[in-house]
Amino acid sequence: MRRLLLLALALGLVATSLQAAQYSALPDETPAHFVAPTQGMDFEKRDVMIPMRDGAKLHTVILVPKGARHAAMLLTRTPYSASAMASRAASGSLEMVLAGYDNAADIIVQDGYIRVLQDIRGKYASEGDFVMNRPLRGPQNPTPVDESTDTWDTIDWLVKNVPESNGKVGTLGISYDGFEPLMALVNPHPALKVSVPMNPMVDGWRGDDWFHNGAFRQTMLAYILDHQSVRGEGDGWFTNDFDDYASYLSGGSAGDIARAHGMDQLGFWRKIVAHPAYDAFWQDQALDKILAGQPLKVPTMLVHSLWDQEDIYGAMAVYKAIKPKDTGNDKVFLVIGPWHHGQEIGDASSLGAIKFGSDTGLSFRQDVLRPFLARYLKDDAPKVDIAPVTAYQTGTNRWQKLKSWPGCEGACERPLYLGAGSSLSFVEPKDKGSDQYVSDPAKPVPFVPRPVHASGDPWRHWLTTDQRMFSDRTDVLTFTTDVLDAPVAIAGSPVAHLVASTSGTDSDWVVKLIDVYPGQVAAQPEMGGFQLMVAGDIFRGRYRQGLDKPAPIPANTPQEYTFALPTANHVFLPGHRIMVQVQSSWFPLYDRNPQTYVDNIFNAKPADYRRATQTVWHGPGGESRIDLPVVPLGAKAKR
Ligand code: PG9
Repeated sequence: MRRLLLLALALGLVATSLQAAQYSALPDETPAHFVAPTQGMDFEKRDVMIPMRDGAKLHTVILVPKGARHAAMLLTRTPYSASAMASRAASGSLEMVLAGYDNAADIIVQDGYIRVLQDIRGKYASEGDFVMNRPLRGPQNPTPVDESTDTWDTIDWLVKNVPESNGKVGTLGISYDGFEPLMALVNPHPALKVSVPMNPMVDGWRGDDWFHNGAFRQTMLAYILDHQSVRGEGDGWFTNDFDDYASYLSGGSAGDIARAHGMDQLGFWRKIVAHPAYDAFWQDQALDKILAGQPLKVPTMLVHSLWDQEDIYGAMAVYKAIKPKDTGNDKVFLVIGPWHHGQEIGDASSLGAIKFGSDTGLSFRQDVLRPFLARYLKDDAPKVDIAPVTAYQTGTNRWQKLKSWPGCEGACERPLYLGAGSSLSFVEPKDKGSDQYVSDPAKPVPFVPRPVHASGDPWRHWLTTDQRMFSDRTDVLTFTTDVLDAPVAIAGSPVAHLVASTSGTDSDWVVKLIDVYPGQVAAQPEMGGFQLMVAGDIFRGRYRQGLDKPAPIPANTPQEYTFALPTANHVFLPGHRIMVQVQSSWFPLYDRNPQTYVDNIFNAKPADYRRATQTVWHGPGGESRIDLPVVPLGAKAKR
């Protein structure tokens, strides 16, 4: 019996190896290395793995224009797939291949740069571990590598291995890809000649992607899930509601919503839950603070969007931090445009309902970015003058070339006082008074009209949403000036000083500065009565004594809340009115404050969410106001 079994086994093995021999005789039809012909193409594409100092290799796509010699290289490092960025269209034209998705592809290609796109460590085809906004080597990063060393190693490899290059490298990118050029400024490689961080993520707690002044931007949950659940881009987020307002409301706290999506498995989410306040975790990563301590070596052009729905804080914060060191006024440049996040690389003739009369994105790329890149990257570029600040003034709709920002250097604040009868005035009110509303976490104020879609086009334009429908709500206070008979120009960051009390023990305060258009606008009839937010932000009340010192709010006791609103460069024209709206939720973009003090709002329980009566004070002894950075208008503004 045993012999028979052995025989059967042996026969089986022979049959299997015969089969194997048969299959191995049928050759694989895919060559080990396919050599793509480049006939009919105006560029050559090289896919390489560049070794870093710790041995990890980063996937890099190098796009070399045909016939390139002594060309500079423009590098973008991304968590969003270098391959996808390099294959926008199945075309032999590099501009087509990059268009729409890449940063200023038109200028990059027309000016003959070698384009380099790289997957950052741990994303897509790159090796290594992914850490969200990987901190610099140090207390939060015990490894020998960070985004700055990875950029250094990449540049070092590029200048030695791309024979068509002139040895000069520039780095540019938007948002996460804009955080990377800032990281590259820490111990920069000598071949790095220029950096263009556009709408960069700089401080995730103060006012960029994750929090604004302590209020959590819970619609970023989907982003975190999609970027950390897999190496590429996941699709783990789901909703059972057409209206994001409904799904977030039924989900409970941001912590509950995240748990329901399995997010407690994600390292970065666990860090967010562990650090709701502005503690050392956030402060030590804030790139403006880091760069303030770095020598200024590389000419840098910071690009800021006035209606940036994602990173409205970063570029201006970095500018403030590093400009004082630019004593020669020739290393730090600033561009302020009338754009949503990243709109500067596309058509920017309008934003939502606002029209600018010309493509402001194109003029930025052609008239500012192009000469700036050429000046530092081309071997024999003429030395053109680029204004230290190029700013678009909205309202008058014109570009300004300025020596510095803001023009009045912080000495131009004019208080605009909230007053009785919903009034708003540059004249201080004589009488003390107050206004009240009830803030109900069961019916939070939406940030855009319902149904809410916190993605795609509505998301891109939301900061320019007509605020009219909110001024009618009983849980929103509205204060308005008389009709202006002279223009009021502001340039800088308005500062909200709110004196307010709550019947609860914690509260959010949202302040919106709004331009109210006249009842009729001949040039654009649909803008009649439009309420355009020119600056607005949220502040989580528990942080009023210090951003790292959360403390309960004593019930029914007036407290002072002071916080800066995002930068504006706007003229309120004659015939318009200025409005301020105050409310206590902005949902579902920001998680709801339960209005009962709990240690960590991510863990708030349904019973913690309670209605509160909010009182906003005005007049002597309780002066709520907005300090406006008022500047001279310069040229005459027309209605
Ligand atoms: N605003 C996006 C982001 C940057 C950094 C971290 C997380 C998100 C982005 O557009 O890249």
